[in-house]
Amino acid sequence: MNRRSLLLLLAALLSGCSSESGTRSNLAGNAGAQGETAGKPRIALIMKSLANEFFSTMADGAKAHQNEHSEEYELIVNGIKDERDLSRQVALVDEMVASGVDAIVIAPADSKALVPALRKAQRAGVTIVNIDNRLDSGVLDQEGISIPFVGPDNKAGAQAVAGYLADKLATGDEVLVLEGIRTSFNAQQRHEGFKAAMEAAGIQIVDSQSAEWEMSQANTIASSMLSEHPSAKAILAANDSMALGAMAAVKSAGKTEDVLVVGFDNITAVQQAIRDGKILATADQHGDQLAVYGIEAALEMMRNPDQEPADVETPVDLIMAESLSQ
Ligand code: ALL
Repeated sequence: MNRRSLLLLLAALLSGCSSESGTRSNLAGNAGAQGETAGKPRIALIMKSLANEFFSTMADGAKAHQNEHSEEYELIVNGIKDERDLSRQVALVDEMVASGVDAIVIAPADSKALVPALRKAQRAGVTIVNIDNRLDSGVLDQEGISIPFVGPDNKAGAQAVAGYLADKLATGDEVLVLEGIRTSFNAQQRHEGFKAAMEAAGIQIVDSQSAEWEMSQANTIASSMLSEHPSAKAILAANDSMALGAMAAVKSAGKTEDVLVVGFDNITAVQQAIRDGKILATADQHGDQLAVYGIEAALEMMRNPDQEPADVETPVDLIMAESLSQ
């Protein structure tokens, strides 16, 4: 047995490794002791719906990063089945804390509801990084905590996509909007971006409803919107799953030539639809790297626990047929 294994064994014996308090004492944020006794930090990635390709891509990117940095940390990957399953995501945070992880990198399914569980985790000594969907700053202040955000400027991304769409439309045209879950900050920001671009171009949003990020809901809602607003010229969807649902609705309404669709995420199914001319544009928020940026931020915070962690703005790019053919 080498010296390191011996130290690990001793540490386990001394801390009574199965008890919760023993686990927690490993989480006390004492980087020196952690390096010496507890081995590599364990980072839990907690995502949203794994049915959405955006998150399976995110998971793959994180796993690839961990493979290349297997000496530096261990990774535990989690997600929920349903976009709206907030209580499951809250339970995942609690489970990860109880299992003794050192850090949680989370894409919260709701900007407010996750904050109390994350506050508890942080108080237990777990390093927390918020990725993808920003937690509500008012609730964070209320709970007296600060958690760094690593993610894109969603308003700017949505504005770029909608601006590109506006160039294909005429002043006075009517369009429809499919929003994400309204209690999510990124859904609100994308909505703001769509509105700003449409307003600037003098285009009217005649209906805007939430399809809760989901393809089938988007399909149903888009179908009824299209029959209620037969002169609508486009559907702006706040993510690609909903853009695919809208695309199918446009097809069944026989309006493929008349109604343009845009999305947000750049998932592979949408890339194909863009190449086929069925979807006009999307935004690439580099889902494969998003968790990686968060993991790197968490590692940095664990290395320098005394330093105030800063937010990190990650890239978001407009994708259309031309960019895909390059
Ligand atoms: C957001 C992501 C994606 C995704 C959506 C669905 O937080 O940024 O756009 O499609 O969640 O959960």
